[in-house]
Amino acid sequence: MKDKKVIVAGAGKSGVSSAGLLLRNGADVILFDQNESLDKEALFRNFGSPERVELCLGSMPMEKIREADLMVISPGIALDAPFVNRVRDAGVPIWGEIELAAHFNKGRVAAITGTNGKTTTTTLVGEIFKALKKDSLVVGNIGTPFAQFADSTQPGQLIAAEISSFQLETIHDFHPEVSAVLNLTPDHLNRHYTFENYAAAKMRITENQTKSDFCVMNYDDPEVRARAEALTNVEVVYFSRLSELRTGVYVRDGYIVIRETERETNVLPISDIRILGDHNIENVLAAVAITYKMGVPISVIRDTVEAFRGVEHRIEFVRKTGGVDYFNDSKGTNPDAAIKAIRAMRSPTLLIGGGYNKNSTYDEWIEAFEGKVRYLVLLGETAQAIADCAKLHGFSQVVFVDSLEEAVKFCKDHARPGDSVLLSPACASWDMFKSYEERGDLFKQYVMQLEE
Ligand code: UMA
Repeated sequence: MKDKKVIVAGAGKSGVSSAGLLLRNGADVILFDQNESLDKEALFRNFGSPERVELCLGSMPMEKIREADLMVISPGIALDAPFVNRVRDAGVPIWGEIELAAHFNKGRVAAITGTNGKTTTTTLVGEIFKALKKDSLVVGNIGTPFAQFADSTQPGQLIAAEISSFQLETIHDFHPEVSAVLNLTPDHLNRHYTFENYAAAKMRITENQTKSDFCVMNYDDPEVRARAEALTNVEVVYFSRLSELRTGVYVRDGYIVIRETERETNVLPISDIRILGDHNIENVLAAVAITYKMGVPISVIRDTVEAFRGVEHRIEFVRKTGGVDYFNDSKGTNPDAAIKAIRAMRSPTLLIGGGYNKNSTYDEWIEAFEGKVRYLVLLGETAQAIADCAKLHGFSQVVFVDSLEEAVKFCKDHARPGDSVLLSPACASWDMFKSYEERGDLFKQYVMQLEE
């Protein structure tokens, strides 16, 4: 990149990290963002050599495009945006941040994509890697740009990368050693227009892999399986929660099993997994397959899976006290997410819900209670609307509280040994809290203060 002139489009996390990497490696950067009101001084403070950065906000003059050797584009920018078309028409190559990072990376990458479960699976893969090698990294769509670290990686360093469809649209040579597609359901159609385009972008994760690489694919997902069957360039490793496989990673008699042509290994019983729900069993199966194929010993995989409590604020196990399990699902900020959480509960549940009003409908959430909810403890702006909806569905065990602390206290006083208490509001937090993180942290604090 020495002495190249590179446009970096988008001055968010991805763009700032890309610009930093380019500067460290001798390029001159034109950092472009369509938002004219960004704070220029704050942006400059990100860079050690600001004299090599030119900030361009609002629109991109044609003479800048003609000067450029390359444009590195942030994932949030659509590839058919008018300025992107002008750059392409001028013959300037366009790379995504992941492609830029891959160009500098020396480590061993396991790259994970899919519609749901990416963050949990990538986090677990990262934990397993870290249990083996402390210098392992977790990067990508999860929130830490790969470009931030790519040029300081070392041969053999293990990297778990969460990769979105947006990021995959702009790869050229990006080549993970192990890739994974967890599932495919329609998402981001405003950007990709059709499911076919979206799925094709996701499948590009395998594009540069070879026969000595692996791609881990969900056998139970018909959209993934159909596309996996068509792959000829790379070795497919299936995982399945529902079927016994000839080879792959699957569940048999309550055990996660790895079966290869010549041998079969029991990894651990499903009952030892502490993250709840069928969707999380699939995430664990994928993580087992990915890390096994990256060469991690089974004992390390087993110990880490057993200890893994999930991603913070997502059906996160907090504590058992008085025979009652407490779970924090503060990230259940919409009914869909909250449905997953209540479905994941294995025992009678005292459910804390309600919050900021996004005009959601709660019918499907209430229907998903399926006789499991003993009390619905409501707080926040939406409490009454949820209670009304519950009544329509014949559910009347509703309690109103004024604070989260009061909700936790009610649950402690009314839960029986063997019950679960779940904070899964089905609403955003902004009526009473700064963020879902603050709400979840407070919940955990109140739960930890409960006396046995
Ligand atoms: N911008 C433009 N023109 C546009 C669109 C955006 O100039 O047409 C500018 C905005 O003014 C803003 C900047 O681009 O200043 C934002 O860039 P960005 O949207 O790419 O966001 P980043 O902050 O760089 O974060 C990106 C990912 N964002 C998206 O893909 C939308 C983050 O994923 C990712 O964590 C981060 O890089 C680090 O890799 C977030 C996300 O929502 C979590 N991802 C989607 C998802 O998970 O569903 C795909």
